Parts: sequence; structure tokens; C-alpha cells
Amino acid sequence: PGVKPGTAVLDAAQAGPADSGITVEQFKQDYRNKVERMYGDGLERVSDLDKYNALVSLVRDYLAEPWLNTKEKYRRTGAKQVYYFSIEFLLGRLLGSNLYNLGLNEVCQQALSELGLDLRTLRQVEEDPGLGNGGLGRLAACYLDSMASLGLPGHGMGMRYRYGLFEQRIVDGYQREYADDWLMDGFYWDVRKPAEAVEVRFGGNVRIKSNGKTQYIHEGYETVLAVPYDVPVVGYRNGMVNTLRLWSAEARLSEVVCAPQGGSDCQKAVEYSQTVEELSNILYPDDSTYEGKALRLKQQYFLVSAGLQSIIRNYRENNGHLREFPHKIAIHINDTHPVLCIPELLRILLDEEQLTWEEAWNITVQTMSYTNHTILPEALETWPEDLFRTVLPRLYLIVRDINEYYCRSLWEAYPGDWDRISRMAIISYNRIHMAHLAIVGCHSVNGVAELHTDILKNKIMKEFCDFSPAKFNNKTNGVTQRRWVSLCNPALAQLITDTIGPRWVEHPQELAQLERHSADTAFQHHLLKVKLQNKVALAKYVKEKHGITLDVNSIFDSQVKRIHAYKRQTLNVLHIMALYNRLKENPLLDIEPHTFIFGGKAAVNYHIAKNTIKLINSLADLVNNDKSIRDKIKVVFLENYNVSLAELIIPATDVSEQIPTASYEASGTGNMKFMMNGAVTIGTLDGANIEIKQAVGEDNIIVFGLTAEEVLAYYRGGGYNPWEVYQDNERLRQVVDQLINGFFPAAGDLFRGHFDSLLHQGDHFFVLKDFASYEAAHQVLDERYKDRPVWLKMCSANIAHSGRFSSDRTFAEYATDIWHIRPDTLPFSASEKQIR
Ligand code: GPQ
Repeated sequence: PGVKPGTAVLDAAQAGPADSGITVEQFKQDYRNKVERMYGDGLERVSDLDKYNALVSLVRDYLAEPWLNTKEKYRRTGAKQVYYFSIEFLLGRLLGSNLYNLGLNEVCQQALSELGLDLRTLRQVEEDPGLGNGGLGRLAACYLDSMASLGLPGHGMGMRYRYGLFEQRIVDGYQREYADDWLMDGFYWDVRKPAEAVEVRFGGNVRIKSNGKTQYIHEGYETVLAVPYDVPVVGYRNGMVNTLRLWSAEARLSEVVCAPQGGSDCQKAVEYSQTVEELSNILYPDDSTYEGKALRLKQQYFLVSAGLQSIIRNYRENNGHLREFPHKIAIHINDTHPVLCIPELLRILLDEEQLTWEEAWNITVQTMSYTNHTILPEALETWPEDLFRTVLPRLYLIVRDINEYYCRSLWEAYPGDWDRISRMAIISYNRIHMAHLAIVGCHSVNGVAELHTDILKNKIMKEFCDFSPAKFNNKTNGVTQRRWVSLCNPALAQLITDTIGPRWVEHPQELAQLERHSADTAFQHHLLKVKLQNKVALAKYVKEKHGITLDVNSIFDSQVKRIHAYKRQTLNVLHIMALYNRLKENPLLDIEPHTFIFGGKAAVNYHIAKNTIKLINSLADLVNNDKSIRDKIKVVFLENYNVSLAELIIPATDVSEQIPTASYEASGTGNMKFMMNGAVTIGTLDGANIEIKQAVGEDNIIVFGLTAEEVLAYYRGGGYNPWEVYQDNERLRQVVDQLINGFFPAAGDLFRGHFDSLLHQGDHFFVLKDFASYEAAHQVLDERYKDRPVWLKMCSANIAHSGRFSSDRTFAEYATDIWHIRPDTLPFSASEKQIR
């Protein structure tokens, strides 16, 4: 604790096409004034936190005008607005990216330096807003950046959790979770909008009133106030600022004292307000096992209801006709968590706007679209009918109506096929299936990589796809090259610009021009220098934070992501153990020195994943302290992996470990970030790895292991026999035994669970089965690395072909195919690049 991952600063020469119109002198003066007005003290006397806050406040001032202009322009042009609903947005620090996108980075850096300050230091003061778990949340953040940068009127709707994902500390090799109190020192990027608060209703009951027309009267409910906080989302040098609206649950104490629940005593009122605020207190730090927790259902409804009410209110204020709604508004549902958007929009259209069922249903389906992000069965949400009815009585009736309407149409298509209808129903066996509701209530359903979409269409959602094939489509994920190259690896960005000019920043597919230079000695020399410089920066952090010295001339081999059985950190560990054993047997073994880097959080109650962390740390202890292997291998587990740490690790990495059991990783996005930064992937043919292979060609990626088809075929046949593999491979047998035979001196029976899952429980994730081919793949990697020109050519090819994995590409596809927004109808043309 105490040491935070650093941040890189862009080179002045990297100034892009447009400038901000603010001079260094102006900036200095504005900044001094800001500090004095905020703190009543001089710049020399305030703390770093104060300096940081003042800087954010100044940047906010600078972006106020473009923000206002953007909103004004949307109103004037009546452009179609996209709302991306997500229960997570893993934003990362915002100061650097906002300065960069505003075109103010160089000016700010220069101004601060003339004032004797360092932008890098101030950027490090910022807490990572921990509003997400992993890939899904980070993807949502990349998409916000791309929507604004593409000039797309697209906004985020999310939750303002009081406590983000836990802070991970490693104590004695174990993960310990601490509250992530990210708001402790305030969050200066958002604006509280109490006047735009809305009420969200829970519980109570529904009375049906029928005088000519049936009316549903919701009574006896409990009201929670949803207060929005707006965060500006700055587009890259295009004058555009979209909005991420984060909702916070509040109780008005003055109301509560008089409310029946509160009685008249203040103690009760305070207790009541605490239960209300619980709603937005925490992000569920659990992306693995899924429990139907009432609080989580309430959170989902809270986000959805508040978000939709505010969209409709705004639409109405601008005189929108509901008939036109789907032409003016697109609502995107990020995985099943916001699926309640469907019944909630229906509720508003039916009960508040008095539309007929047909009208309301057509509007809803045309407005809504849904992305699926996993086929893991435990992540496909279902809710007990009883719980749903109690918490959301009106929505329950609506979902029942949708189900009936839908089952009737199924009956028409498949008369008498009860089995099929019950498999496809939204409500079956007393549970409500959120993915089914999503498929029925949306006009588009997409997967996040080609293989994933194929599996959805042909397996998991096959019957739905047979019934309405036109809905299903693929949108391969992407990541923003602005944060994941320009900002986190400015030296590489500079080298690319020096080599092919600056157009790649906005047109990443032009990176392909690098291919021509990939064998140039001079280019390769520079690339190597950039990588080394990034390794030095990471090594410095590791030394300060963990006291471990890294050899910057070794291969940096990284696996950083959530800890999960299917992601197979264990496979990586077993391979390192085998390598270590070989070194022990033959200390003269000629291998390239390796640094194996791990990072990632395990869900709080996911025991085997938490033990995997202990396993990695136990291995690190053993290996790093064994003088006999002469530092040939090092293992480090970097604590509290988050966006900022990723920005430090990824640019310094040579080898990107993407080794899930094929078919499990819907896409992966870390794989894309590493690739853009010139790392070579060692990976299975899963998720987007397959498309990375297509992009770079098979010489520039190392693949191994079972294919998804083979994995699924084994499952159909009841699995495989790990004992056979274990018996046949001596090196493998040795490392598996070492999990329990005292090899880890202090571990006792700690890793028995790993041992059993590999040998006695059928090795569900094919770790043993893939071991030999993984080991062989590593050998190929080492050989390639030894021939440095060959290796550097591979690195260059990865950078050159990463353009396809820009989220700009992904979002242009979403815009045209799903939301039906043509780029030429966008309110900001590409040439309009001034921020003022
Ligand atoms: N993903 Cl459903 C998450 O990070 N959290 C989730 O709750 C779900 C999916 C990931 C998925 O595992 C990755 O393969 C994807 O690359 C990522 O979503 C973004 O699509």
C-alpha cells in the first residue's frame, strides 16, 4: 500500500491535428487562479491532492462549453441518441485521457512544468474509479470513449457505487479484501444533478381497476430517490462531450420521518435511510458463482427505472412523439443485468403513456438491443418468480404477459411441442430467465467474437436462433487505442507516428503500413528500445512496491485478468513448475531468462481461485529465493490489478498469456491490448484469439491446445480421463504431485483442492490435457525469441494488424447494423475539430 502505479506522459511532439486554442500562459494563469479560488491559498502551499483537484476543476471548466454545445447540437439536430446501460463501467483514471482527448495534454504538461510541477505526479493522485469487475466493465468504458470520438451521440447509464470493487492486498501470499473507498477524497469529474432526480418504486401491490379500460394501480410501495451524477465523456479532438450518467440511491430524511416506515423517531429514520442507500453502496464483486440476491435484483431495477424515466422525461421535454421513439432513441443492454429495461419501458408506455399493448411492444422491441458476454451457465441470470413478484409486482405482471404472448407465438410455430416451448419460455419452473426475456424483447442479439456468436447461434441459443434468425449477429469486441496505446505507451505511439505519420491515431487500420517496416533494422532497434524503457518503468514499480528486482533483459510473460478456473492460471503455474524442475535437474540448461507476471482479483467467495493466488505466491517464494537457478526465472504476483496497473504492465510485456479452455472466453480484450503494444500471444483457439490469429497470420502467434469443437465433443461424451494423461507424461506427473507432496514446504494440504480437481474430478477445464502442447508452444516461443530479428518482426506484425481490434471499428458496426445510425448523419463531422 502507498505505492500506486505510475502514469506515462505524452511527448510534446505527439500533438495531434487540432489544438485546443489555450496557450501555455493562459493555462498557467487559469490554474493559479483556480487553486487560489478553491483553497484560499497559494499554489506553493497546497497539497498534491489539492493541486490535483484544482487541475480537474480547471479541465472541467474547459470542457464545459463543448459539453453544453454538444447537448445543444443534439437538441437542435434531433439526432438519434444511444443509451448504453451497463451495471459496470471500469473507467480508469480520467485526467490523462480527458487532457489527451481535449488536445490539452502538451499545453498542460508545459504549463505545469513551468510552475515547477509534474503532470505525471498529479495524474497519480487520482483513484481508479472501481465501478466494475473486469472485461465487461472495461469494455463499456472503451465504448464510451469510441462513441464520443466517432462523433456518435451515445451515452452511458450506470451505477454510482459508493464502494467499488474491493482493494486486493496480498498478506502472507493470500488475497485479503479491503473496502475500495474510492470516493473518500471526492470525485471531481461528476456533477450532481438533484433537480433531475427520479423516484423508483419497490414492493407493494397492484390493484386492477376496470372501467372500460383496464388500469393497473401500484400501491403501498416503497420509494427510493435516484439522484443522477453526470460524468463528461470527451471525444478525441472533435469538440464532442457525451454524458455518462451514474445513479445514486438516496433517502430524503425529511420525508422519511413522516413516512409510515420511519415512524417519528430519528433513529429509525437514519436506519431507514441506510437501508435505502444500501442500494448503491456496493458493486457485487462476484463474476463467478451467481446467487439470486434480492439486493442485486433491486440494484438492477433501480438503474433501469431511473435511467428510462430520465430518458423519457428528456424526450418529452423536447416534444418527442412516442411513435418516433425508436427512430430517436436506441437502448443497448450490456449483458443481462439491465434486461429489466424491456418490461420497464413497457410499463411506462402502458401505464403512464396509455399506449396499447401492440404499440408499446413494437416500440420496445425496435428500441432495445442486447449483447451477450458469456456462455458460462452460472452467469446466465434467472430470478425466482416469488422474489421477482414481491420486489417488482407490476413488472412481474408485464413479464407474465410477455411470456404468454411469446409462448402463444411459439405454439403457432411449433404446435404441440411442449418441451421446446418450456425450454424457450421466459418463465419456467418458477424462475424468470433474463436472457430469454432479452432475446424476445430486443430486435438484435449479438455475441462478442465470431466463435462466441457461433456457439450462441448453434448451441446455447440455437432454438431461439431457429425461431428468429435475423436477430442474431456478431460484433467482435475492440478496445480504444487512445488509452491502450497513445496514453499508456507514449514512446511506442511516437515511434509509430515517426514511422508512418499520425493518421493511425484516428484511423487505426492504417497501422497496417507498419508491416513494410517490420524488418527494418532501425525500426526494430527503436522498438526494442521502447520495450526496454517500459520494462524499466515496470521494474521500478515492482521494486518499490514489492521489493523484488526484475531482470529487464528477461522475457516479460504476463497473465493479468480475473482469477478463474476457466482462464487457467493453473496451467501457467504448472508449466513454470516444470521449467523450474528442469533447471534444478540441469542448472546449465540453456533457456532465456523469464519473468512470469501475474495479476488479478479472485471473487470474494471463490475459494479455489483464492487458493490459486496463494499457489502463485508460494511458487514465487520458492523460485525467487532459490540461488541455484541463478535468476533464470522469476515469478511475481502484482497486487490489486486494476486499469492503472494494466497501463503499466501491458506496454512492458513480451508474451501475452491468453490460455482459457477453448469455448469459455467469449472474447477477451486484454489479448487485444497486449497485441497493440507489440506482445506476442501464446493462446488457445478461443474468443478473439482466433481473430487475432487471422489478422496476424499463424507465424505471428503461438497457438496450442484443444479447439472449442474438441472441448465440446469431450463434454458430449462425458469428459475425458485425466489419469491417462497423468500416467503418460512424467514431467506433468511430477508437477501435479508437487501440489501435495511437500514441494511447497509450508503449504500442507492447501493445494489438495487443485490436485483433486485435476485428477479426481475429471479436470473439467482440460489443464492436464493441454499441458504438453502448452509446454511445446513455450519452447517454440523461446526459439523465436532467441532470434531477435525474427521476434521483433513478430512484435511489429502484431502492432501492424491490431487496427481491426479498435473499439472505433466495433462501434461503427454497432451504429450501422444495430442502432441504424449512419455515420454521415452524425451531428459532428470528422473535420470539425476545434474544442472552442
Ligand atoms: N465478462 Cl457475462 C465479464 O467480464 N463479466 C461478466 O459478467 C460477463 C462477461 C467478459 C467475458 O468473460 C470476456 O470474454 C469478454 O471479453 C468481456 O466480458 C467483454 O465482452
